[in-house]
Amino acid sequence: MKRMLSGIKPSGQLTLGNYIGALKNFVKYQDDYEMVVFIANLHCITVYQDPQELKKNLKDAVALYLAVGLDPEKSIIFLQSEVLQHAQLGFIMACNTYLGELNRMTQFKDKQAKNETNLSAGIYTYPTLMTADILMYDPDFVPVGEDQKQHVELCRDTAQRFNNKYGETFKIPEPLIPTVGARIMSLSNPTKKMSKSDHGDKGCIYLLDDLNVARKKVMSAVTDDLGKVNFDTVNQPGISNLLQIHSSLSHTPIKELVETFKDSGYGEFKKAVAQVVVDELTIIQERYKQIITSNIIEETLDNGAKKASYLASKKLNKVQRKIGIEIRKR
Ligand code: ATP
Ligand code: LTN
Repeated sequence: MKRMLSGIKPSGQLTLGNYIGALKNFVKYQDDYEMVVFIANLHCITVYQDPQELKKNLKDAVALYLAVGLDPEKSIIFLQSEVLQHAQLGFIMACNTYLGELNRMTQFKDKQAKNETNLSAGIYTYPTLMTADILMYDPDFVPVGEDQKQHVELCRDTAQRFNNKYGETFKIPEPLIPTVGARIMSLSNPTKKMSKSDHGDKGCIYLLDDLNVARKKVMSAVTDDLGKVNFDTVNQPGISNLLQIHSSLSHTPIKELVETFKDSGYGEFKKAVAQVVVDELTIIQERYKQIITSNIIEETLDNGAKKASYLASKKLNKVQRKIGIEIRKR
């Protein structure tokens, strides 16, 4: 069975963008692939996090993984920091990555361009830890949203270079970007990605939003004055975004939705989108409430860390032997 690996970085509450672009697909894949999914809590702290808030977000993220349908019997689910080999392989990968490559990463460049002060060294070396996260488990595919494609490509380059230098060690993974929903945009600014870091923004729907709040956010989504429901990301980014959201959640092709709503006003169309969103959130939130009060989270993380650590220690030993830092047989 082919293996798939992905991580999510809950530096805030998980959003509808995370769900459509990532989580929902993981659930679909777990029947046909061996899924390895983890909470990238080390990646979270590349930007300061309030410790209490971070703890809540991490726990909610695990609960939401389970609530959306990830099954710990089928998938390995774990917390990145509980598998110590990630940080160690991260350092080794940093030693096999050039400064020039990191300088080209748009996620870092964007932060720098915004003149954010006190950018950490961790945010700069972020892609090298991500490279380690991936290569540790030899996945065939890495499903991510559009924004992470560049990091997966860097991971492939690093793996290839490592294999050339030290002999075949890592499988070269393929990024897997969903065709619909890879980039859900902000409802208040549809030219910008819906992002969980935009606290208190009306443009971002959180999976744990009050249902009425979520409905209102959709109803007040920014559109245009063309007055026709059409899929045109350049001239009608707001309407196109709503079409993508509806299509991903209702599993209806965009073409069909355009046909259905071709004579509707924007108000009517938004109402339909809001209903689809609320229906999905209702199911997720009901399951979440049961999970968060049970001990399923503890059990899941214990088992996940055990399984992941077994694979990770085998891989790290192999890497360390290849590069010559191991001098004892273990
Ligand atoms: P931030 O919002 O702080 O920039 P993020 O949501 O991109 O962070 P993660 O939580 O690690 O960071 O993202 C998890 C996965 O969800 C990634 O594969 C990412 O590409 C995907 N994702 C995040 N936002 C969206 C979005 N708006 N549309 C589609 N996929 C998304
Ligand atoms: N950087 C990713 C989260 C992440 C990840 C990974 C995704 C960390 N390690 C390994 C895929 C594979 C993000 O910000 N979404």
